[in-house]
Amino acid sequence: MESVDYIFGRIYEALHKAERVLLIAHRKPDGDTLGASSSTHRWLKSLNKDVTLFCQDSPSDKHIYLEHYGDFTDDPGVFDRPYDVVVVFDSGTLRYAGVHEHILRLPAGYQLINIDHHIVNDRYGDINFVLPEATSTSEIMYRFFEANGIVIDAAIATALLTGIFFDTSNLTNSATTPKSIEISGRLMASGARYQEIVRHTLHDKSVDLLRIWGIMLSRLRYNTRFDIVTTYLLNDDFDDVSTEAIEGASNFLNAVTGDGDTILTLKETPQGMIKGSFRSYKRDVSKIARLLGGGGHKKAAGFAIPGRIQETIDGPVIVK
Ligand SMILES: [Mn+2]
Repeated sequence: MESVDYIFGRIYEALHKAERVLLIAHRKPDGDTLGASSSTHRWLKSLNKDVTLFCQDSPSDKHIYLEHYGDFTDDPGVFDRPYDVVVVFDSGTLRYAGVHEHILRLPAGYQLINIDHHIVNDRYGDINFVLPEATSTSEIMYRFFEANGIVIDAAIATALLTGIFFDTSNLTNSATTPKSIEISGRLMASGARYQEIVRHTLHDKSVDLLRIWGIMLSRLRYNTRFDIVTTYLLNDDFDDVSTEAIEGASNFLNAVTGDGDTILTLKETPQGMIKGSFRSYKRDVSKIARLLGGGGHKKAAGFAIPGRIQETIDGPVIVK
């Protein structure tokens, strides 16, 4: 395999020579794909390149503090224009990025660069830089900027730190490495607006959402036999809460609960389904989720089954 420095050199050369560049963040964008793509956007803009920043879905407004938040476009028409280089960030496949169909329309003659940290990656690029040892694609971009002597200003530092924090759950999850903590420190020293990241991505829960979390907290049960903590939400508990918000509750419970290896959150849907979300420290919950027709990662997985939740004196039970 080619060395990191060699591939970094090839990417640097391709981007430096390019006049028109298309940068792609994956659909349903998270902090990492946004941080990696918007920092690259800022660097290329400083070189007076013609840069387009595309994402199939508009970034959520919690990322409004990112310097280039307003530069993202979801207009598929940008794929009808010619580019010298196209870069896809944080995506194992073009389908995951949400551009597998758009990309077929691109006028020929571009070089496709794939920058990612997921172990499973299709290597769909002309240049592939896949580094699973990195916590995040933003960490890879930090290493890239550093290796090429690119100045990391406060805006770039803020974007990259956003990505590292997102993928490591603020340097707390099991993916966190000494290197990611070291890089985070350097990004703060480069002027990353740490408090703004915390304010917008961590201290950002509305009172309405926290009330729902309150309901979930009041229903927590610890089953010592299976070493699992459970809670649930009924349709009647809320009017309009996004699944994303409930996922956030699972992550929150996982981050603060000291009892139990595994946390299971159940939520009724208006369509008569029950959505389950597992988080664990050690147990491989993807196996359990798969038994229930779902899937996911070892430590974060989910499923959906038909039914509803009935409250009984002995606790909640699932009925058809
Ligand atoms: Mn990532």
